[in-house]
Amino acid sequence: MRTKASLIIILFCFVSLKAQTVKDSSFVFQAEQNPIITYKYTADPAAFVEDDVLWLFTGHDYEGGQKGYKMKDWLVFSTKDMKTWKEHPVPLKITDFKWATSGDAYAGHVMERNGKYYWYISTNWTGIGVAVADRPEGPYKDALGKPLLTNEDCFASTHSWTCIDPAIFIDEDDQAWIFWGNGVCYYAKLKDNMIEIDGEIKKIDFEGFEFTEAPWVHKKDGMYYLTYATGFPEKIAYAMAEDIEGPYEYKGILNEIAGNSNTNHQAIVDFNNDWYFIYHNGGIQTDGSSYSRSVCIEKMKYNPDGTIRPIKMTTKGIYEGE
Ligand code: FUB
Repeated sequence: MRTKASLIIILFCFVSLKAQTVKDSSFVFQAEQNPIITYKYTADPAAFVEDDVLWLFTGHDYEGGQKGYKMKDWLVFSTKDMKTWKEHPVPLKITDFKWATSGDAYAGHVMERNGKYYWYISTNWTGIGVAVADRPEGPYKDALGKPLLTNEDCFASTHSWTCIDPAIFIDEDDQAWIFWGNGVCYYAKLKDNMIEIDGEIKKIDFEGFEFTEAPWVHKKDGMYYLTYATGFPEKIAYAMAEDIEGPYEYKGILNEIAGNSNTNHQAIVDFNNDWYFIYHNGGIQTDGSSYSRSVCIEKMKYNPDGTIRPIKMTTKGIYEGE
């Protein structure tokens, strides 16, 4: 009897210690200006809102002074007011995808469906994978043990880094779509299970479409918006359509070249009745660069006709007036 009681006490201590460790490895900070995170380098933002929480998922650049992308894991942050942020323990690493021999943790996108969270990631030249978790903060596990998409699916491309930058959109009819690509913007339907492509892979094309990478699809008042990186160094452009498959109409540049960074990679999200444009620049002084990037946030406003007003990148960002 005494042995059983001691065992229960030991077990209880072990569980509390574990909970404490998990709790302690979260980190709470206040954002006051752009970049919003200054204690590490963050890139390629993706975000969604669940209940009253905005979840921000990012890539993770190595420290300043790099000569190329060095990214080995992905990060997750949450906030209820855009001021106090919590960084959760590292939820996903490139080594969690055994098949990803490139070792590169490129841009990703997380989407909730039926109480599960799916993290679509790119790996530079070894394809796009998908990991699944029971909570937005993870931990995430490779859902397939192989890529969801590879260069072979990118039928109109020949370069090795074409199969990157997945972006997911679930429409009002519950159909999930995946957009991705570098140089060519591909798209396909996802099956309900979110881990299989459903049907044909197609590509987007329209007049004035110069697509570099980083597609992002959102919908407002019945219109589909496709934002994407154009040129190099990149600006973010956008196009609008009445149907998710187009035809899309080019609407112009939304964000100019982001300070000190060749890439700009946007996420767009509606939170507490405000639209936010989340992107990265190389703005951390003095070591920020194209390879040591930092996430920034600005408000995004629409014109009465549904077009979007160009983003103004500022140091104070959404913290103007505080
Ligand atoms: O972070 C690596 C790559 O740079 C991403 O996949 C692109 O979108 C660009 O931001």
